[in-house]
Amino acid sequence: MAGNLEDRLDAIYEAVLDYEAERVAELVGVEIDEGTDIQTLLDDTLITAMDEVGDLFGRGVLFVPEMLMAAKAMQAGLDILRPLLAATDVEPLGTVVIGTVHKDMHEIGKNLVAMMLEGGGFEVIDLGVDTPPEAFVEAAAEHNADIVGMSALLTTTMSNMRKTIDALKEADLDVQIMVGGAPVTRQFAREIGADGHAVDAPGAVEVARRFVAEIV
Ligand code: B1M
Repeated sequence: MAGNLEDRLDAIYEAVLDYEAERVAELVGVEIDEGTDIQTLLDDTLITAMDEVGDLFGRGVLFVPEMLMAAKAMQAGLDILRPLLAATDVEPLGTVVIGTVHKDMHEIGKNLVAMMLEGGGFEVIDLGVDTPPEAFVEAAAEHNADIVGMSALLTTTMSNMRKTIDALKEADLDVQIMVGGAPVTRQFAREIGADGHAVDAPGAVEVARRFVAEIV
């Protein structure tokens, strides 16, 4: 085995930042064979790399395509870790049920938010696109979600966020609600009774982390 653990973990971190999905998967696989602690692998490589990506995006150094490539590289590592995580007592920061609202088929931004949340340490239940209010309610109850996240890209489907929030409140579920998507403003989020709003995927991770910090 070449190099000490710190150097090897650095190599995984760098591979995410270089968008090298196959290399991330290969290096994570090697660490699993070596018996490296799963939590260390997650915290010191994939999560920190995605935090760095979020920071670079926020500073205008990276843009959406690069963020997507990094998220895919991170996912390649996470896909290998996920079954092992499930078999250990590593607790996610919280559970997020996420989807694009009813009658809206736009999924790229929602997928990015879902991937960043997963990379940020959350368990993510992705309901896909065109998600009716009752599907959000059912999934939030079934998975005992801490957070429900909704995405909308059309001005015509933003009203379905309000309907979903009404349905979640009607069901009396103890969840924090986050909304986002290009046409969604902070003011609209407030008007419809959402607990939080983010303009981009790194912002969504920040809001989600704030939510769970408040819950604890
Ligand atoms: Co559509 N589309 N589209 N489209 N489309 C837009 C949104 C539009 C602005 C284009 C335009 O006219 N200039 C326009 C909406 C106008 C409006 O309502 N004001 C539009 C329209 C009109 C339509 C159709 C009605 C077109 C038609 O058929 N006549 C139709 C509707 C279909 C439907 O949904 N029912 C339609 C269809 C489609 C495609 C299927 C072809 C395709 C989607 C493919 C797919 O997702 N698989 C598509 C696309 C690709 C776009 C554009 C070009 C790109 C959207 C995108 O993926 N952006 C878009 C124009 C544009 O934005 N330039 C457009 C990249 C993505 C990373 O950004 O989704 O904003 P975004 O996500 C960001 C943030 O918003 C935020 O974080 C993400 C990452 O930083 N965010 C969240 C998103 N969700 C969040 C949730 C959060 C927090 C943050 O918390 C939970």
